[in-house]
Amino acid sequence: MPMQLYAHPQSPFCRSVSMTLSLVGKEHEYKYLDLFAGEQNSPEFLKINPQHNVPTLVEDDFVLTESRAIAVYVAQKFGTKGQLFPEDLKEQAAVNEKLYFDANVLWKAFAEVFGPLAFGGQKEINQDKVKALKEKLALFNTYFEKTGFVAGTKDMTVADICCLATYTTIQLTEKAFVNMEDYPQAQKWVETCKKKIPEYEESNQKGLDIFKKFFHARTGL
Ligand SMILES: N[C@@H](CCC(=O)N[C@@H](CS)C(=O)NCC(=O)O)C(=O)O
Repeated sequence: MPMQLYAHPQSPFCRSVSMTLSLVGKEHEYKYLDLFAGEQNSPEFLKINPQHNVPTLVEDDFVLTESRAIAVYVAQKFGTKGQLFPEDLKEQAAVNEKLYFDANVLWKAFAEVFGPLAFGGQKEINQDKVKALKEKLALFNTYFEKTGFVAGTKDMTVADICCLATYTTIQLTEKAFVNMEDYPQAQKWVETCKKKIPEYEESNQKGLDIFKKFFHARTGL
């Protein structure tokens, strides 16, 4: 049976896994879960993932959740030597560092601005949270000084891919909260990564377009 990825394209976490799978060329079955219809809470899916979230990767009897863990697993298992996840221990640590940064700092800062508006009924933009997001983005912008890739590696890694899914999601809210032109190194890095991901349109852009409509519908911004 082919590997299965339970996912929804709007989710940045699913998009990063899709980009990783496409880059290593791993065939898989994309199992679309309509999160807005609550399909993640069906008894069948809860048996697979009681945490009812996506992405969820199923490979025979092995089930893996958490997008960044999935991306690392996919790169290590199916990538060519060192592709997307370096072999050197210190480089691996640097990649892991930026994966944690993506989850715990960058995405978190964005979610604190966007989440209450989209899901919590909040009407006003919280400017303190916007300030915090701008600080994180300014820090992020410095990460490309060494090599042009987020973890200072010679080539693109899963840290770039996961951060790319987050950053391009922030980009689509442009002008509502932040001005992306304030982060020129990051903007340049996005274009570099896009060129390196042959299936970028299908694996990231398509979901971003859905997210954009959702964002406008929910926030009016
Ligand atoms: N930290 C997780 C976050 C996963 C997550 O929050 N997924 C959302 C979609 S963006 C989800 O499945 N929500 C449905 C639910 O929790 O019921 C990851 O990186 O995979």
